[in-house]
Amino acid sequence: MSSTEDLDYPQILFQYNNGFLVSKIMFTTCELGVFDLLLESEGPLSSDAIAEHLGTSVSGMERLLDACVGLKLLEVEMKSEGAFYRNTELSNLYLTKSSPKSQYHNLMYYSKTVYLCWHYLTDAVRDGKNQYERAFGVSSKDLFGALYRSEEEMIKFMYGLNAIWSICGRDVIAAFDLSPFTVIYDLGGDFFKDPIPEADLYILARILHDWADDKCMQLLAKIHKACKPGGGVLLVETLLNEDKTGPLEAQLYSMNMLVQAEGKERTPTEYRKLLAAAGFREIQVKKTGKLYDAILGRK
Ligand code: ASE
Repeated sequence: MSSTEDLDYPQILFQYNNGFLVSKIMFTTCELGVFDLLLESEGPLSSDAIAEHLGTSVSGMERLLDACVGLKLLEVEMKSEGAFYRNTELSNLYLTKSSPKSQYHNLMYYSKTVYLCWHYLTDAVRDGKNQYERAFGVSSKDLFGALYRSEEEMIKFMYGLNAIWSICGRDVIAAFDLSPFTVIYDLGGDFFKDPIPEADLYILARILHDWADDKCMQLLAKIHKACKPGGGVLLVETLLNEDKTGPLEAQLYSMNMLVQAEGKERTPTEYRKLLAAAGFREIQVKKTGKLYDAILGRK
């Protein structure tokens, strides 16, 4: 039997086509503070009340709220006076600024920085490099200079990464028994220039994916030198399948590393090779089944 009868090709096509419209609706609703207002309000609110509180047009807000209902980011209740909106559980948990698991900063980073780089995806594929120059007029010669264009930009990036960490951190840290390691050092900042302190375990979370193989090697060799014998390095990254057929999330992030950084997402074998070349052994790979996976190497 031909598969065309089982698959609704136009539906898949339109869903992919409209993917960024969905992203933008979520970003904008977050940015305007709709979820925060509905969290703090006594009960459901009308579109008029929401527009008034947030200083927006009624015509724009009405449509935004209805689109959020379609996305299950809001729920609507029809009363005789009209439509009244409230947050869904997902929105209360992840899209309000005050929630412990708030993704607000991550969404704003995507909306204000990632989205602008993706505007130049075609150029990124043509050039094979990130698009800071086209998107923001900054030189891409120095990735730190581009990623952290200003103190404000750096802080937004850090808040964004932190938001993801608040959801995903636990799974990664639970992947290995880290109790043998007493002094643990989470690498950040300019680790190419700065000296690396002696420790039992170095955590490189979402670092290597920013860099090309030669830079990764340079960094891992520097860490290996500083590492105590018996110590190790823990990589936290989104792993690609060995044949690179998925997961989709890893493939998307690898495209993001093209437009935004100098690296790529890698397979377990690729990380094993980098670690082994830097002198690490007893390399273990743990797929968590969640967004981030873990790779442990020992000195
Ligand atoms: C990086 C992480 C991110 C570099 C650029 C980035 C994120 C967005 N842009 O190390 C957060 C996580 N998302 C991805 C695509 O990795």
